Formats: sequence, structure tokens, C-alpha cells
Amino acid sequence: MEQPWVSVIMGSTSDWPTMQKTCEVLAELEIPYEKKVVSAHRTPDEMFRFAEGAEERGIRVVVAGAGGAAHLPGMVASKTTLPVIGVPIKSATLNGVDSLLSIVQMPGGVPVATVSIGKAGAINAGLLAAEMLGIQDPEVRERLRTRREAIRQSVMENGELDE
Ligand code: RP5
Repeated sequence: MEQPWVSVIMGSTSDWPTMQKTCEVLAELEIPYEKKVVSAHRTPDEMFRFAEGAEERGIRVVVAGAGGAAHLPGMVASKTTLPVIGVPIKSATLNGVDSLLSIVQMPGGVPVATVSIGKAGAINAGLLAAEMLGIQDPEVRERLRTRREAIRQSVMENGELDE
């Protein structure tokens, strides 16, 4: 199997419909990734093992999705100097504002790059991971440029509003 560059982790299988969007973007940009459930609350020892071993396994960026009291991205970030992108899952009770605040409010010293709540955030997490990898990989940069151009074209062709 191809060495994954990005590890997409999530606190629960219930996060998958959101985190799938990150994986779709990575697949589209031909970036090798792995995906797994790692829970800060339910599998804390496995979470630490994951975070401590990620760099040695060749992972370059971690995308972590979590909902509610969403400790996963911050806890993983505390055990690695790989960049960690946090995706706040849209929770049922507070619409993901709980997840957002839990992830974004890291104290100075241990960063988590936090994207927006839900599927838009998950898409942007995949793109942000690709942009990080693109710093050193011209092919990834080119694929990102092509994707942006397709978005521009789509707006140019379909953006006229009817009278
Ligand atoms: C978090 O608790 C997960 O990230 C998930 O968003 C939330 C609810 O998990 P389940 O009860 O659906 O497994 O740890």
C-alpha cells in the first residue's frame, strides 16, 4: 500500500459523513491518505500512541475531526509537531458551536489550524492539507491551481442571475 501523507482521524464513526469530504478532496488531488477512528475519550491510550508515532510512520499532516467536547485535535497536537488541522463536527445539540470553540480555543504554544463547522470545513481541511504539502511538491501545487481554475470557470459560466 502507498505510504500515506495525510492521516484523517475522527472521534467516532458518526463523524464519517463529514470527514468523508476531506478524504474525497485528498483522493481528487491524488494525495495518499489513511483514515481511522481515534477517540480522545474512548481510546485515549491509542490516541497518544497514534500521535507519538505519526511522524515516524511518514505522516506529514493530521486532519482531526471531532464533535461536542472536541479534545481530539488539541490532544493530538500536544504530542506531535506535525501540523494538525481541526474540523469541528456539526453536533446535534449545539449545531457544532461547541465543537468549534473546543477546537479553536487552544492556548498559545500548541496550535490547531481550525476550519469551519461541518462539511465545508472538512473540504477546506483537505485543501489546506494539500496546500501545506504543495509547498514542497510542485505536482500538488499544479493540481490545486487546476482545481481553482475549474471553480473560476464554473462561476463565469453559471454565475449570471436571471432578470
Ligand atoms: C465525539 O463525540 C465524536 O467526535 C463525535 O462527534 C461525538 C459523538 O460521538 P458518538 O456518540 O456519535 O459516537 O467524540
